[in-house]
Amino acid sequence: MEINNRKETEQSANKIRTQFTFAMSAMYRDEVPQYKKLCALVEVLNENEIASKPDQYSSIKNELLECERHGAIRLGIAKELSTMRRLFAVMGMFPVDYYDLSVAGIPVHSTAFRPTRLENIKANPFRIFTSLLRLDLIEDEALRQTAEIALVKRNIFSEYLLKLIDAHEKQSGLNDEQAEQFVTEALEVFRWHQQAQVDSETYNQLSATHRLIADVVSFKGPHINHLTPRSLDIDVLQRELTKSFQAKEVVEGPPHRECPILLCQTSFIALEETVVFNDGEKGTHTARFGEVEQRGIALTPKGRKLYDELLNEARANKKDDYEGQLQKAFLKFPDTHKELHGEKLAYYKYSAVSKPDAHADPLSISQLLDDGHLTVSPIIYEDFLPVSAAGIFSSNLADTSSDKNQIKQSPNQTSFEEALGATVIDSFSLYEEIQQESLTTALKQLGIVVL
Ligand code: OOG
Ligand code: NI
Repeated sequence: MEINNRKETEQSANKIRTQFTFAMSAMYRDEVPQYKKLCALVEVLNENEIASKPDQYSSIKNELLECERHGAIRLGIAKELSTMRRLFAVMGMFPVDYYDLSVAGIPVHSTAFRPTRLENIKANPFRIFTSLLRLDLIEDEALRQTAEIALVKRNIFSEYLLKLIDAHEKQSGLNDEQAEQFVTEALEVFRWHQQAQVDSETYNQLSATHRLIADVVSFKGPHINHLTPRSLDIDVLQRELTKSFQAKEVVEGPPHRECPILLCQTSFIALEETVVFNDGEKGTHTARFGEVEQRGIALTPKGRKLYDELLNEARANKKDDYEGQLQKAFLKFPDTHKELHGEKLAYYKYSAVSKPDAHADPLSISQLLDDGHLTVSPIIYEDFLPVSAAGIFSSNLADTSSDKNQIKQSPNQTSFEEALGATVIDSFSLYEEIQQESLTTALKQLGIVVL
C-alpha cells in the first residue's frame, strides 16, 4: 500500500516536471531566439545520427529526446534557496551534491535538483543546477549591504505559488488543476526581466566587483540562464556550432572515447541584451546562453579520482592543443566496459540472462558474467562537474580576469545546507544503490546465492 502511494506520488511529480520542462523550453525559445536556432540544429543532427545508426538507437523513442536535460539559475539569499527546494520537491527534484565554485574564482556554491530514483530519471531526467550567491565573499562592506538590501526586498515567488507549495506538502501531491496552476506560477519565477531593480550606478559597481554578483542582485527574479538539450554526438554538434554561432572553443569534460564517461558540454556564448535600470538609464547585460550535453557512464569514487587526476594533468599542460593534451592524458583511463567494470571504475546495472545449472557450485559474480548468466549495462551519470561548470560560468560572464583576484577560495557546505534547509544527497550513494538493487534483483531472478 505504501509503495503504491509512493509510486502514485512520484508519477504525479514526474508529470508535473515534464509539463514544466516543456513550458520552460517554450518560454526560453521565445525569449532567446538564438536558443531556438540551437534546438533546431540539435534536432536535425540527432535525426541524422539516428537515421545513420538505426540499430544502436532502436530504443531511443522512449527517452523523451526532445526534452531539455538541464537548466541553471542563480539565487541571492538563503530564503530563496530553501523555498526553491520546496518548489522543486513538487516536481520530484531533490538536491544532490555540493559544488564549490569559489575555487574557480566564482562567488557561488551550488547543488543540482534532480529526480533521484532510476524510474523517475527515466521518466524525465530534467535537472536544475542551482547556485547561491556568496555575499560573504564581497569584501566591500557598503556594496555587500547594498546587495543584501536589494535581495531581501525582492519577492521571487508569488503568494499563490507559495500556497500551492504548502498544499503539496500537506496533501503530498497536487491534483490536476493545482498542478496546471503550479506550472504556470512556477514558470514566472524563471522569466527574464528586462527591467532591472537597481539603478545603473549600483549595477556598474556590482558588475565591477564580479559580473555574477550583478547578474544575481540586479533583477527581480532568478531568470533561467540556460537550457540544455541532449546531443547524440557532441563532437559533430561542436563542429556545426562553431560554424554558425559564437561558441565555446572546446567541449568541457572528458575527451571523445569508445565508452563515454560522465558529461560533455558545449555552449554558444551568452548574448548581450538590453536592460533598463530603475533610474531610466539603458544598458546591456550578458547572462543568457544555450548549451548542449552528452552523458556517459557514472564513475565510482575510484574512477572519479582518476578522472580528476587526468583532467588536471591535461589542464596543467594546456598550451595550444588542449584537445590533444586531453586525448593524451586520458589514454591512461581504461576504455572498455570489461576493464571499467573489472577495475570498479564505473557503475553498472546488472540484468539476469539465463539460469545456471541447478547443481552448479556457488558462483562468483565475475563467473556469472563470464558464463553469460548475468550481463551489465552502464548507469548514466546524472550530475555535474565542477571544473566544467566553472568553464561554463566563465565563458558566459565576459572577461573575468580581474574578477578572479577578488574571490577567495572557501568551500562551506555547512552554510549552504543551512541556507537550503536540508542536507544534500550524495550522488555516489545513489549510483551505488541503483547498482546494488539491480544485482539483488538479477540474482533473485536467477534463483542463486553468490559467494
Ligand atoms: C551554471 C553553470 C553550470 C553546467 O552545465 O555545468 C552548468 C551557471 O552558469 O549558472 O549549468
Ligand atoms: Ni549547464
